[in-house]
Amino acid sequence: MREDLYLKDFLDRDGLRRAQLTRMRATLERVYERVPFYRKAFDEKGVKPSDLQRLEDLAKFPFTMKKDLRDTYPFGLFSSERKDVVRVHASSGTTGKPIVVGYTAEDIRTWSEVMARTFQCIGIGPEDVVQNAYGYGLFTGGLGAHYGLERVGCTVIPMSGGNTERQILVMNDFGVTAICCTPSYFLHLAEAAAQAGHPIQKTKLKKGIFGAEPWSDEMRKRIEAATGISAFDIYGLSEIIGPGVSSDCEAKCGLHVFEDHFYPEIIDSETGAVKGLGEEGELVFTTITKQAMPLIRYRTRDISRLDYSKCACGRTIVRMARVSHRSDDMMIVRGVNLYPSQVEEILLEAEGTMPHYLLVLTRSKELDDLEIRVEVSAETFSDRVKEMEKLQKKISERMKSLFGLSAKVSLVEPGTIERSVGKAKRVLDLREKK
Ligand code: DLL
Repeated sequence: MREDLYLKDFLDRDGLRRAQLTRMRATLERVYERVPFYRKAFDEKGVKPSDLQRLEDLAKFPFTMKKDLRDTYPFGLFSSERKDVVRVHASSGTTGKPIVVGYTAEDIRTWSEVMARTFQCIGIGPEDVVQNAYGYGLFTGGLGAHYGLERVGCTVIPMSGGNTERQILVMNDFGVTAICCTPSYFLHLAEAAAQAGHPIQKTKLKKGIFGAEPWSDEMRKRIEAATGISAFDIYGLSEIIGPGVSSDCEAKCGLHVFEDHFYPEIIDSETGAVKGLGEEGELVFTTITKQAMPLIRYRTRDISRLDYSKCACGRTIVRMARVSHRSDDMMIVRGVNLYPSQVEEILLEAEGTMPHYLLVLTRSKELDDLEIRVEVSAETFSDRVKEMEKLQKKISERMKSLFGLSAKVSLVEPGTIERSVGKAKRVLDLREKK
């Protein structure tokens, strides 16, 4: 049973671009008329919605930043009357007030559509029993996935996050075939399940639908090898809709962006200029069908690339490279720019390590120190001191040769690094406190 919406991923690109232009123009008009923030921003830049003649003209319009959502907290960017807003979500944010986002009934339909297309990309259907372990509540993950799962007709178990023991029980007893959660939580769950005598391999679980945080290809390989499931990457952000902005398909060669709703651009983070085809840079999205809170050129801080070639699966919609890091996750250690994902790749390439790590930054005598704490398997963490030393040396040599950085590598016992229920915390920066 496939709804017509499935076909939306296979449109001819000329027709798609025409639809994008019409929708984009309507969105620019809508925000210019209804949202004082945008009227002011457009006026200051000297642009009018009618200046959009071609899709490329979008580059003339101003960006929207996370700060703009904070400054207009809570409902200042809404373009629908409050009575038409049927739901709000919020992202917690690390500092200060949350970002609040709103949806009309039509937006909720759009969201369930893009999530249904996500699950179709991954091959989830009525035969599946899906454990949805993304958090339900203000976080967009739980409810976002829930509506899409119902729409593709599978049996959905609305578990929400946490309560690992119960997750394991349900997974076994209900014959779960697919799970939605963060990759880091799945690692925790798999470990706990094995300890409880129910290794994932012995369950019916076939697919993991992972997102909400950066994870590397090495991490995917580790998860698949350790549990026998197929791991898919799904991407999204509250400001744009929640999950449902893009998704891996079964070819796993980039995430399909549902660009009939979200128009992507790649820009240079420093200059704001739009980058050339296929170049890496910051992802920027313009929502072109949202009603309650459309955003124009929203700067995600996520780093990616776009690929407009047709995918092996036949989909014609653009693919984005997996987001392995955010520009604001960048650590500057002794002047060297470094992302947690780059360290993750080095750690997981080495044999004997576990996918649980923490990067600790401190400062002594005006110099930064980086400590890499990584768990090693029980076999490695033995009294075979030589092997431990070899592994330590291998990791620190890779860090030195790739980044010119001397890092302290601490191999720690399995289970000693704090596990996350939602998004993992990979960096502990103790330098700011000085
Ligand atoms: O994390 C929405 C979501 C829920 C996506 C469930 C996928 C699955 P926020 O809490 O607003 O929304 O966080 C958005 O998380 O800008 C990225 O930095 C990061 N992120 C989300 N998905 C991925 C992914 C949800 N697949 C922020 N890979 C985004 C890397 C991701 N980073």
